[in-house]
Order: sequence, then C-alpha cells, then structure tokens
Amino acid sequence: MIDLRSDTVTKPTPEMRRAMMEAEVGDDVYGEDPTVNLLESRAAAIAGKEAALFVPTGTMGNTIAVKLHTHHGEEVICDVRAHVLEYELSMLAWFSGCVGRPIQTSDGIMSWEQIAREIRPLGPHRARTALIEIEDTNNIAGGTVYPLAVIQEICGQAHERGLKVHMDGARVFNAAEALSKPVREIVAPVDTVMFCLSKGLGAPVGSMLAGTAEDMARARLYRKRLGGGMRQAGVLAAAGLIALEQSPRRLGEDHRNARMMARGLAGIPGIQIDPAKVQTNIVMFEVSGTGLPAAEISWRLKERGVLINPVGATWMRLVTHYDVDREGCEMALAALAEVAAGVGSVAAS
Ligand code: TLP
Repeated sequence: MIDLRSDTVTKPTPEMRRAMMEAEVGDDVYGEDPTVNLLESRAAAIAGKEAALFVPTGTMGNTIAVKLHTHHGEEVICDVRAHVLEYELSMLAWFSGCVGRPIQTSDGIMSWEQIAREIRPLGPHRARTALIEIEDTNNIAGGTVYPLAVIQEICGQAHERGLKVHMDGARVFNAAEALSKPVREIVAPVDTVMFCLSKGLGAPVGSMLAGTAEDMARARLYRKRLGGGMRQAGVLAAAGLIALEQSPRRLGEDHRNARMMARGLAGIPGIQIDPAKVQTNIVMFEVSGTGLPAAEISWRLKERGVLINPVGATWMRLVTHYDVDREGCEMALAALAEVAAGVGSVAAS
C-alpha cells in the first residue's frame, strides 16, 4: 500500500527501534526517567523555551496548553479549520470550558487585523477572549506556513492586551524547513508551542509541549489528570530523540515530493489545484470536476493500492512522508489519473 493519508502513518526507523530497545528508563511520574528527561531538555533547547514536557499526543499537548492559558467561560480565537476546533472532540469545551471563536481565512494564516476584530473584553453579555491559537503549518488549509512577521505581530499585540498565544506546531519543523529558519526563531514570541514527534519526524508516539518552567510544572499536573503519566516512557522518548536529531534535515525531500505531486495533479482533467500554493508536505485538491465524490475516489484508489483520504464531499488531502519515496508518489499520481478518467470503473464499462 502507498499510504498518503497522513504523515502520522510513518513507522519508526531501524535506528529508532534499536534505541527503544536499549533505552535507559525510570519512573517518569517521579521524574526519574533519564531518557525522557534528556528528550525534554533537548526539546526545550530546540524550541528556545525554559522547559518542555513529553506528552503522548498532540491533542493532549494542545489540551494542556489551552488549560494553562484560560479559565472556564472564556474564548479561544483560532482559524476556522484549526485542529483544536475541528479534530479534537471539542476538547476546548470538554476540558477547559472554553468556546472557540473561529476566524475565516483563505489560507489558514490569521492576520492581526482579523484577530483584533474578534477580541472581546468581559462584559455583561460577552465572554472574555483569553487565548489566540495559531496552527503552523495549518493542516487543512494545505500545510501553509505563517510568515515570521505575522507571528511576531500577533504575539506582540496580544501580549500588550494581556492575551496569551499558543502555537499548534504539530508540523512546525515543516514550517522551519520551508522558511529555512530554526524552530526556535519561529516560536520565540509564542507563550507555548506543541510539536509532534510522531508525524513527519517519524517517531512512533509522542509530542512535546514547551514554554516557561512555571507553565510546564503546571502542565505536568494536567498531564497526570488526563491520564498521561507514562512511567517508563524512556522507551518512547528514545525514538523521539532520534526523530529530533535526524529527521528534520530530510523534510525537504517530502516537500519536493509534495510539489511534484501537486504539479502532476494539476495536469489531471477534473482535478483542481494551484501547485504554487503547496509550501510543505500537505496537498489539498478539489475533485468535483471528475464527476466522482471524494469518498468514491478514495475507495477506487484503495483498490489500486493507494490510500488518500477525502476531506468533505469534494476535497482530498494527501500528505508526503519518508515512508513513500518519489517512485511511490509517481505511482500514486498514475492511479489518481486512472481513477479520475474513470478507467476500469463500473461507470466506464
Ligand atoms: N492531525 C492528524 C488528524 O488528526 C487530522 C492528521 O492526520 O493530520 N495538531 C495538528 C495540526 C494535527 O494535524 C494533529 C494531527 C494534531 C494536532 C493532533 O495530534 P495527535 O494525533 O498526536 O493527537
């Protein structure tokens, strides 16, 4: 199977598996796992923050960050397609008692002007805005990247008004690759950042939350409340350390494959995409011109050994990663061209 559903499907490398087997471990709830401690200090250094916390998932990292920066009954401003709003089972409300205030953007990148219009002070009718959440890269907008100046303006203006900024940086290493900037420069102005080890970086499990030492001490307690106290988690952290050390330098290849696929898709009749908009490893494309629903295309691709998910009725998303090489991407394109042309389908026979 050529699996382009997500970069979450990446399998650990042989080196990660070896490191997992040999990892020194201890009870991390007591803070005694040396490999977790090393991963946390390495992640903090990469993010340029005082401290970092190893969490099992990106969802838990975002959930804890929202809790750190808000009180019940407050609002969180985010893009209309934000993962925290659309793909985390209402965790904003469920754990933090907050409401998301979505902002409509064309490309997933919110400007300060758009945000400023939605900020609410506490009043007799309106709930207070507490947090601004930015997603970099923005997943469902197609892996789009925040320009540094936009992040700096949002954070500067937010902080002047006593608002916090959390970055869902699940794929911030892809943003770093696209901008040719170190992660620490991208996340410098945000209060907290979550980034995933288990997506394009290839670790089997885990994400990091980074911020001030004080916030991370509180975050540790929320992690425990959520059932995320993981004991001998060094087995997982060992793979995470290798992911941090080795994987970022090869993300450029994923981006090149994504651009190649976007150019190929643009040449398939019935598929709509602007290849110039593909900045990282996520490719969104529209399929209504094929006359087939996205779910049907997904199904027919599966019969040809290619996995690509629909997003809604007429959109599809493919995500490149190190487990699918250039040849695999070319085979997926050929399958897409066949399916879009109705080759071998019931309709064509
Ligand atoms: N994204 C997954 C799905 O949940 C959609 C994917 O396949 O892309 N923030 C962002 C921006 C994400 O894309 C994801 C996962 C998360 C947070 C959550 O990470 P996990 O899956 O570790 O909870």
